[in-house]
Amino acid sequence: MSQSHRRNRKPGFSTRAIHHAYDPADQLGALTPPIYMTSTFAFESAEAGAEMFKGERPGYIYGRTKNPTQTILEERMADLEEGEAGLAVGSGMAATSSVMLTLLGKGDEIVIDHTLYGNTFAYLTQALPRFGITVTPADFTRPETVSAALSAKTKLVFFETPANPNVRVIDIAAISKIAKKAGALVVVDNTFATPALQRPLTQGADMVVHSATKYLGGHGDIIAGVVVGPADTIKEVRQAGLRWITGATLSPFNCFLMLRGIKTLSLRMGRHSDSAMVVAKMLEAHPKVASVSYPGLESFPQYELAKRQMSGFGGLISFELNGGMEQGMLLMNKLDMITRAVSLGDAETLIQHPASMTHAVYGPEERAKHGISDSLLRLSIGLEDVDDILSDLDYALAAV
Ligand code: 4LM
Repeated sequence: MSQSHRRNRKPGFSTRAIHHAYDPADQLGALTPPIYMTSTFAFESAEAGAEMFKGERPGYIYGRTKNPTQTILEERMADLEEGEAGLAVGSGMAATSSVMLTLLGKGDEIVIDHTLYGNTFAYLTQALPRFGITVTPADFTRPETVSAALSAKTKLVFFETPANPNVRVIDIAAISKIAKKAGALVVVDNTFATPALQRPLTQGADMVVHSATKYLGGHGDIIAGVVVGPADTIKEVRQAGLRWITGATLSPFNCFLMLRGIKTLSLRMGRHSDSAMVVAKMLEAHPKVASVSYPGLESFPQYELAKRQMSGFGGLISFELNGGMEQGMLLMNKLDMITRAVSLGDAETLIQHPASMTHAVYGPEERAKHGISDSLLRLSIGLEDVDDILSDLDYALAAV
């Protein structure tokens, strides 16, 4: 769809999520983008192939680095995040690791927030140091601790907001300002908010990574990742990170499923956010609930920041019961429709116990230090009728 569509007005987010970077006229009128299920591409001539390898001629060479279905997805995601270029990869972990292993080397430093998805934390604190990279955790809710952690060798600053699992919110603009002064690039994991609710690149961040397994796919049927950032950096991540470091390509079929998911992203994020607000308020008022964290609650410590930084509060809630972990596990077992599963962002409401599941790779002391209590439960509010979510929780709470 052209940008000049109707009086030069830039189309809105939902319109771009449906149309950007695809014109049916280019594909025999096919309304939805075709799945180019091919691993390699024929060269018009030997010389043409050689020129493509040298980067002197555009075109497709081999599916590990580029495929036409993937290109539509990458251009669409870059547009929605308001970045220059995008890269689709095989998982959220592949997005983070492809970026880090491209941009960091022996002797470099990276400063990370305390609270991250468990395997991201393990990757950063256990894998990167093996390659001579220094990883320094800091409490990003207090930007002055980030300033103190930065050094002349800091190349990257990395955080999630809202963070997994306790939905802490980090001030993207404040951290970006501090990092920029020190010459470090800011990479934000935007999985929980998605570009429908928050666009970190417009607030000073340099790159965004996603587990597209979650809201972007939106239907719990793919494992996928996305990176968005400056065109030259994305080119580097594609040509080194994806091509010969991780090789973590996303299949054309999964690119198609993500394109399908993104068409309804804005609609779904609105519903997830509306329902989560209702559920968070119900939990907050419940006598058996000790604490609730949801960025949309006025009691949330960073409520004002969340309101300023996000256009909606998302579908993730974390909470603790009065009886601690034991009662929390019991509650999980008493639920009927709400499904006991890790992952998030699906149509189904999911519940999990971070200390024994998504964040089990943190040691107990690390969890305590990083604000992930053993009694914390994490709910990913789905798209069911909110009354059914409430009634399932109500029943299970009565039984604990
Ligand atoms: C989960 N999360 O929390 P892949 N970034 C964030 C995440 O939440 C995740 C990843 C990256 C969960 C998975 C089981 C903020 C994952 C990693 O799973 O590699 O697509 O994304 O329940």
